[in-house]
Amino acid sequence: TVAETPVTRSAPYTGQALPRREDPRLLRGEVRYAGDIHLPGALHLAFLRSPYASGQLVACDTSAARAMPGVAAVLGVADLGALGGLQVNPVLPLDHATPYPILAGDTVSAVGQPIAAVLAETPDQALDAVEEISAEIEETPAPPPELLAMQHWQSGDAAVEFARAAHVVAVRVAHPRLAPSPMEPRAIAVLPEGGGLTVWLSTQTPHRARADLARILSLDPAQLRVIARDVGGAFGMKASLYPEEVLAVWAAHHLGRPVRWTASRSEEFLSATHGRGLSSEGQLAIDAEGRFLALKARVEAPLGHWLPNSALIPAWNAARILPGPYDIPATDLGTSARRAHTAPTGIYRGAGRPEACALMERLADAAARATGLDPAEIRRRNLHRANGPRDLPAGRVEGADYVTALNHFLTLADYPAWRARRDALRAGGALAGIGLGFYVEPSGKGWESARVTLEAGRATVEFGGSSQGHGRETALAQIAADALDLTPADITVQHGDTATCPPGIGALASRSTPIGASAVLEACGEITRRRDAGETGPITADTIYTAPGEAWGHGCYLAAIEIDRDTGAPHLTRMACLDDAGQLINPLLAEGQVMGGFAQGLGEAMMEALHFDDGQLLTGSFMDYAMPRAADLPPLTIHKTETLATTNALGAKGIGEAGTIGAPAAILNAALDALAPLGVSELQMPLTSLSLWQAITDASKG
Ligand code: SMO
Repeated sequence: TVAETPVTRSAPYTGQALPRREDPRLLRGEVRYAGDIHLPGALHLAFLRSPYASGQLVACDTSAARAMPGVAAVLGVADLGALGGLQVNPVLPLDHATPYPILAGDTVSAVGQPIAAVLAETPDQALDAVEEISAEIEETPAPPPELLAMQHWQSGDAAVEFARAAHVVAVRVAHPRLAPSPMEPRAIAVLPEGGGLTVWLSTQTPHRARADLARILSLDPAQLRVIARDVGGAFGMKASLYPEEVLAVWAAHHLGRPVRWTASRSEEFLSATHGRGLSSEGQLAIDAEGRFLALKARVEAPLGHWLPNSALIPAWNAARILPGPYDIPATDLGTSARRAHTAPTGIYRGAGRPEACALMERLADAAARATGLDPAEIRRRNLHRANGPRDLPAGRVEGADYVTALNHFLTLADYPAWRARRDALRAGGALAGIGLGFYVEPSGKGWESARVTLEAGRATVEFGGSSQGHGRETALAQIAADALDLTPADITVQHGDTATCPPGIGALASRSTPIGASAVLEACGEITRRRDAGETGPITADTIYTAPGEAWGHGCYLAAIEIDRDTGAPHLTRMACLDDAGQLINPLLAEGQVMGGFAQGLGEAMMEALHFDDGQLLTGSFMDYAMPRAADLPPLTIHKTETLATTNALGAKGIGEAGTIGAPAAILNAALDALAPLGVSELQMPLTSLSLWQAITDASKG
């Protein structure tokens, strides 16, 4: 059973595990996703997509499609006129601008790229008409990937440190390319009205979507209203505007009729942004006492045929977060990103943080092996050990006492018992291993906004960000209730509508609680000051909150694995974690974030992978792409600590990506620990039975 209204407890509400106020509406099916918006007279959109990664579009005959029943329009790029492009977040210097094709012109540049669009009275009529378009494409060999962005950071003198090191270890980590796969695919419904357009869009950045649509379509932003009230998961995949969505808005505007599109799962595999796919190489110089002297790392990130706003974030994060939680005097870090003829790549829960963590934690374990120290002990000798700011090669960041956190976690989890159990299993002939993954999680820069109105003992919070199932309404009501001396039941929370909510960057990078909720807190503070000064009647406060710095969460994951010697089948038997997200608003929501992130981290570590052959996607459905299911998840013991962030008003840090960051590193290290007695020193994700069996077989031959 689910409580209909939040249980009434006493203040402070912040920090209490109040049940999610969103759940009754979700469970009763009362939410309205973009695909549920029924607009009378709407046209349905379907796309002809490129079957080739590279080719010349020689001819495209749409006459038969136009004559099909129910067809209102068939559009090619020539029908669209001049359109604007999409801005790429310039976290790395971009060598040159890249095209943002809404529909293919003379060339096609990826399998799945939209070539032509059909608008028809029903979805089936639109799909039938797509079948009647005859496009003549001359396939051409895809050119090699093109270097678009690179950056380099240095500190100390790495060459000198490597020369005097007692040990040098080197590792290579390849991350599988992943399909983010939110339960709700991309969806859009557009209503043209009075010269303007209302756009229901499944997005995590409604205000950015409005600004981008206005720029691309040469409209005044005031003509556009973007609504993203209910969104069924996003994970970074819905952070940027897609060509299909631009086309839906263009068509509604120019045909003067409502337009709807909901992507099929196949279209998501083919043309939504993919995540990860990065590879990295690192070398670590270590002295005779196990102290890290120098780190050299190179990260390579894949880009697709067009660049979403967040295209460069993974390449940037993966390198700029290094050396993660460790103090290493000399570093030589580089990252590069190359554009290829595939579906676009973008951020995916963690977005470069898992890559930084996997490389550093693989190196830490390799260093432990080289020096004969326990993996926990070598981390203890090198983790940063003081609160306050610390200097990484890419800039000054918030630090925390990571040594104390590790010691606390190993005590809570009873690390010696994990080791003893592994040793007992090994003594019995099993391939058993345990692994650690210590992570840091930077939670976004900049600003978010909130508008709070107090009237007759009730308050409304209008939030600039959005929610994709996070439980944002529950958490913000807790914060506002405490700040205004009300109860959560007195607070109404609104978000995800550009017409009624103040601007915001969006639900990205674990920024919504540290920065967004700080905006709510500041607005509430202004209201209480004005109320206490005697102001009466409704009081409204509009706040744009700019965080003085990024909040850095941290934590550690511990995994235990057994691997079947004959089949390679991995059995993840147990996991534990400690996460520090600073000020906790609602432990229930925090645990939900940890579990969800953990499941996605496990997916990357053990089963998920997209494969291409000559530009063709070989894993285009859930028949070929394995997602973790409930039965794949081991028992996970979650510990939490609260070291307040110094970089926002609330003291909060992000936790939404924690599990995707720490879990893969811990699982990878556990598998390597299990196979180390056989002499295996390299494994790559996903750790499938086949890959583990291959490693065992190769080791026994060697
Ligand atoms: S990968 Mo997140 O939506 O910043």
